[in-house]
Amino acid sequence: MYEQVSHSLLNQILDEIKPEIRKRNLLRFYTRLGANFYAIHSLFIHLYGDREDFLQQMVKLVEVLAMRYIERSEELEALDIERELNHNWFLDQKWVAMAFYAEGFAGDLKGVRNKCGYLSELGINMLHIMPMMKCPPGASDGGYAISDFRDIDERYGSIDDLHDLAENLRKRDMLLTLDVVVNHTSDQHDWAMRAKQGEKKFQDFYYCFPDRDVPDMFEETLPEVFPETSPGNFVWNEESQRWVMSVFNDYQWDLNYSNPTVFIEMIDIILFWANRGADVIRLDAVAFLWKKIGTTSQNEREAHLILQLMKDCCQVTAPGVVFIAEAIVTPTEIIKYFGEDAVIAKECEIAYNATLMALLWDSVATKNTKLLTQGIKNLPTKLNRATWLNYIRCHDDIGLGFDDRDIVASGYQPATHRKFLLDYFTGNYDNSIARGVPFGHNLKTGDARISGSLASLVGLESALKIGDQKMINDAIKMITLLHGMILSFGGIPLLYYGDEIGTLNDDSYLLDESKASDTRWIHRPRIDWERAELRYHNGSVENRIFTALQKLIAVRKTIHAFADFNNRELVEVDNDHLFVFIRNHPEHQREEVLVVANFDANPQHLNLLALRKRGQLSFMQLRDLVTGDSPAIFKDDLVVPPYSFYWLSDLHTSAAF
Ligand code: OTU
Repeated sequence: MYEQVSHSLLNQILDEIKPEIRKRNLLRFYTRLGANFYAIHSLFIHLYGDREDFLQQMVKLVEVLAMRYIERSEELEALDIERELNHNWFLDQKWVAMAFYAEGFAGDLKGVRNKCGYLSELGINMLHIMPMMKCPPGASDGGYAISDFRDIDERYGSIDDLHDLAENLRKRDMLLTLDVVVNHTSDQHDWAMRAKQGEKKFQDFYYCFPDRDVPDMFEETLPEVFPETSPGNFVWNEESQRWVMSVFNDYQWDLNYSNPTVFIEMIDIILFWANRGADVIRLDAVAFLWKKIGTTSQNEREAHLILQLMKDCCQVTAPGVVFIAEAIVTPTEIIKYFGEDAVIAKECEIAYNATLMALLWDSVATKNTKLLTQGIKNLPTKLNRATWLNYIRCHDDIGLGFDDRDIVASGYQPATHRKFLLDYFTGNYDNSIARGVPFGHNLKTGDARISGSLASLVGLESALKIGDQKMINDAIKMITLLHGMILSFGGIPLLYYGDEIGTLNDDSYLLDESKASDTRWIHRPRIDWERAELRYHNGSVENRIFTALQKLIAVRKTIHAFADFNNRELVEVDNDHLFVFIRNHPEHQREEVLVVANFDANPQHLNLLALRKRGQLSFMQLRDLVTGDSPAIFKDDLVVPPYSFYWLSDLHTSAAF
């Protein structure tokens, strides 16, 4: 948009910009800056317009964008241009992701490079390497307490190792996802150290207060994220005689985004990693970016404006890079991280689908799909150029973040139902086969979340312990079923390392003092590569899970209707154990896919005739795209075996793909 005030400001900035930038030929940079400047200026003025140094800050921001553009390699710029042309590139069904710790998965970054073959074998082509920037020794919240944002921790390797890995991935057409922890730093970060020494400039990077007045006001409405290990949201720093806001662990100090210097530093850091080869950047804990007394300081409007500004800036310098919003909040709030009132994502192109994740776990425990269907029915429609990251497990706990109204509509009472789920997954309910452990138990509110590996949560651990073949089979089926859902739902499926070979809970964290109080470590394994070899042993648990997922991933990649163009239609059926939806093909109706999943221990029936009568199904004879089978029973009355699912398509059309 052309707007005179911002345009004349842009001219003024270009006059004031450092001579070394002015002299360069930055044609592409200037066209993008011109296109985005109105938005950048409006957002920047909204957030920081009342400051006397507004103009200097604006110049500084543009300089950072330009410097990082100059630094961007030709190869990455070529990718930018390619992705600008094919701007829906990340919505394709070909992408399948996995998240892992460099250390737990492969020792270090060199190790990760050596394991690319393993990932390709499974079909993974998008890697999310958990944070590996410099952290203090001891507790660092699994890498989320960073002491130097521009360096790799020597435990995992070096910037050169990352460079080699990124180059290797590009050759393999694999994507690299890196974390940028935007909300906080370690209390050992240089900024924090200088704040401790009393430097005002750096105290302004955080929320520092000489007494309890303001902290107490905040505490009235701030919830606690880690109530057991880090109660309260402020920590006393003896050296500077200040209370410092630390919403997460005591050693994670919240950055103050009402200070434009913090914003400019952080966009510089984001672009730094973009230039080191990140295709996707995961922005951690984005819901927390703006703090306001009298609120929970989550999902504030300004947090969204900051993300929009980050996106607009990134588009100027590195338009090929997409963002993932990590906002594990209620369904109606999550959707806003794509950016509101637009067609294309204005904030983050990708967001964690915590809603689907929690709903799937509900179906595992209840063996019915009442809440799952209800929750998905109310999942708000997202923008067109935006997609979900669909996952079953990740490195964090499972929060039961359902909408209470959906719980009620499914016939349960919210508090009792949540208590049931917690008891079920922690093995405290009747003869529950799940082997999870509680996380974040809050004695004041009674809330708790769940830790545990996928395999242990679905009963594989207890089944193996007693050597019960039927239970083992059921657990494997459940693991496959859950993956079948995230691979077909619409969005990028995100697998979690170790799940592909049925990795069980790992108690060894209890021996490490810096981890023992955080149960999430029970599901952050070190891969046993000898066990992983068992994937080649026919009939082993590892083999059965690995080959099943390998097959599903390969099939997903061939199904055009699985690309994400908001082309999912939920089908409500009169069987409470089935979860049914249709994935439409944007152009060819005959290539649509009917997904039917049975979460129950008994076979379940689906009346296809009724679907046809209601006009929800157009084909007569179906074929399962995974097995290729098309038995006679696929005609009118579909029988779905226990813990199983089908990806069904028209028999005649599907023969071609
Ligand atoms: C994120 O987590 C990370 O994924 C966690 O591993 C970190 O501990 C945390 O940030 C701090 O860096 O902020 O928006 O319930 O789900 O803390 C959600 C725990 C987050 C996590 C929550 C989450």
